[in-house]
Amino acid sequence: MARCEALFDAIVDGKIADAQTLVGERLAAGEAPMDIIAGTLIPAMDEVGQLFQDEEYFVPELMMSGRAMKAAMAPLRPLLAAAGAVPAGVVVAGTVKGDLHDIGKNLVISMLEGSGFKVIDLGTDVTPARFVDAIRTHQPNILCLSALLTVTMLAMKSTIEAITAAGLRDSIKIMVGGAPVHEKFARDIGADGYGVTATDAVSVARDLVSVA
Ligand code: B12
Repeated sequence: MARCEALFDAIVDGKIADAQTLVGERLAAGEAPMDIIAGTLIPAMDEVGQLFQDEEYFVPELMMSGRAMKAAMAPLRPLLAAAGAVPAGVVVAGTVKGDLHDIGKNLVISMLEGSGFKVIDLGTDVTPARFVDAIRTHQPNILCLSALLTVTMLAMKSTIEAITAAGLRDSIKIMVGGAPVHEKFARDIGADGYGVTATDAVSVARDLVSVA
């Protein structure tokens, strides 16, 4: 699983068109979608995260890299779905009500998809009622809630309450995450799983559906 340097750089530099073209070239050269994701795309986003942490990158760079990652994932998604005849599990994901941050959620989704989960992305500012509707419609194994604001963390609690009130709580596992979320909070609101990073999201999701 060799890293494609040009694709790596396209993601890190936020070059959307290049990212999509280079993914097409890797596919045409016979590279497996999962190898492209694990070998190049995820390491590139790790690098972006590091640059951000080191204050070499700021919000605009972060957003451009996030968009390049999204563009790179677009041709891979249908192939992943077709390759994994039986997905590891179905996940409904969204950023909770009042919160518009989606870079981290999108990374979590890319990682889950790269690991064989089918993910339905409800986007940002998702109300508890929309989560409830999506559970009824898609019957996921896992609900993945993201929040980046201290105030919107509380919407995780009201989302879980709405799911319980709708009689759906026993039918799914719920995992929560995002910068202000911590383990005690996750436990207190009755979530089944919690993770710090997008990589954690995969191991937590696998544990929740008991995939070895
Ligand atoms: C980018 C950004 C924005 C962008 C968002 C763009 C977008 N499309 O997402 C914009 C400019 C729109 C924005 C707006 C605002 N923002 Co803002 N934003 C940020 C910033 C700089 C980076 C967030 C980010 O993308 N990080 C990178 C990603 C990769 O990390 P991440 O999101 O944490 O996700 C990782 C993990 O948390 C985890 N994860 C995430 N979700 C989940 C879910 C599960 C289940 C699991 C397991 C893991 C997991 O995995 C990810 C990858 O490892 C942070 C500061 C910071 N240093 O974090 C402030 C920050 C989050 N924002 C903040 C604020 C206050 C705001 C505004 C209110 C500002 C304003 N006054 O208007 C608005 C709110 C808008 C709204 N209603 O949501 C504050 C929040 C303070 C707080 N604790 O409440 C922060 C911390 C800045 C600060 N220091 O004050 N913001």
